[in-house]
Amino acid sequence: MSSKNQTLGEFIIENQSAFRYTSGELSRLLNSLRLAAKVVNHEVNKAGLVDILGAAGDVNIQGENQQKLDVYANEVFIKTLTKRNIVCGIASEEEDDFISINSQDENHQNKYIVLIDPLDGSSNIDVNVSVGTIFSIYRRVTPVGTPVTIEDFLQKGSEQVAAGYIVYGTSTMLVYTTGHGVNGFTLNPAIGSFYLSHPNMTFPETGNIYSVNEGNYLDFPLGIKKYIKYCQEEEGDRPYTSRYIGSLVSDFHRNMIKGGIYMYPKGSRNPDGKLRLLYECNPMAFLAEQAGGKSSDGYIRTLDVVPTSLHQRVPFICGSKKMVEKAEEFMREFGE
Ligand code: AHM
Ligand code: MG
Repeated sequence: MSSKNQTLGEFIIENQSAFRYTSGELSRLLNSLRLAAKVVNHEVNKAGLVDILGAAGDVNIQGENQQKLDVYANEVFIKTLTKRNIVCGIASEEEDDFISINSQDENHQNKYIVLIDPLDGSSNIDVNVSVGTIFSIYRRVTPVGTPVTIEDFLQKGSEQVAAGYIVYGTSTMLVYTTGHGVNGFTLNPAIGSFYLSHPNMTFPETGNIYSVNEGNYLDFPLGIKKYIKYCQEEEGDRPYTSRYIGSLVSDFHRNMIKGGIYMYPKGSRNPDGKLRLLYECNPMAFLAEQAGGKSSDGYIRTLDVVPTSLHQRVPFICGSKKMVEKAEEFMREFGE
């Protein structure tokens, strides 16, 4: 029975039997992410003190090197997952290539790989605006006990076993799905535990918020330009209101709670869109669908896109079902 007193750790164990594969391995993996999230949260919350504690590149009072937060977050997540021997491979926005773990060890039986954007929206850190971590989990497709290959990482989003994000906002939340709905947990910083604060999160079927970087308007496909004009028209429940933080996790989180649509279309500056399919769009698309929302590139369901490279970019339209359907209608009618 889920209740608001339930911690994330308890929830993971209690819901273990609902996972597609029930060996406890996924529970351990989720618990490692939970731990790393707390470590990164601690550091993110100190970000404003960087001038006092020492800027990036300096050595702090304990003799430790100060690092940029995105580099730091990358290290924390990778070290946590590697040292606890919990996955067989990791790919990160911060790493050119994937990392194979214990690839020489035949006894290494780990089945899962993780794709991660350790600190998304990092341009917001210096100005005290929310940032996030995004993660995506798959079962490997190559045999257990052998080194992972690129094939393990280039799986369609529909194959995800779990996905989630951590939003370092006014409070810190971890939101995730294992394919049985979406649940959100808020960190109580005094105790250091995440508590179930948002059970069964769902996107309102429609909403009145559109989130897009309108500075790129002239560069957008005609379908998106027309859809933005539709959002601004005075008719029925419109005009909609525009909200754009520039931090995917925060924009998504707000839209899921209030009802809205997030768009990062392609343009001449970003011919394939800006956001990365494997560790930004797919996990968000999985969460969106699990929460009753929708996600596509304007034509194709995000989770059906066949990945061709680790850092591939795709156009991304994601949010309340009816709003995404309307934007797709405009793309079909007016296209590029
Ligand atoms: P990043 O991975 O370099 O942080 O970029 C991803 C971020 C998203 O969080 C955000 O929605 C988008 O980039 C904002 O881009 P822009 O500043 O072009 O609007
Ligand atoms: Mg990113």
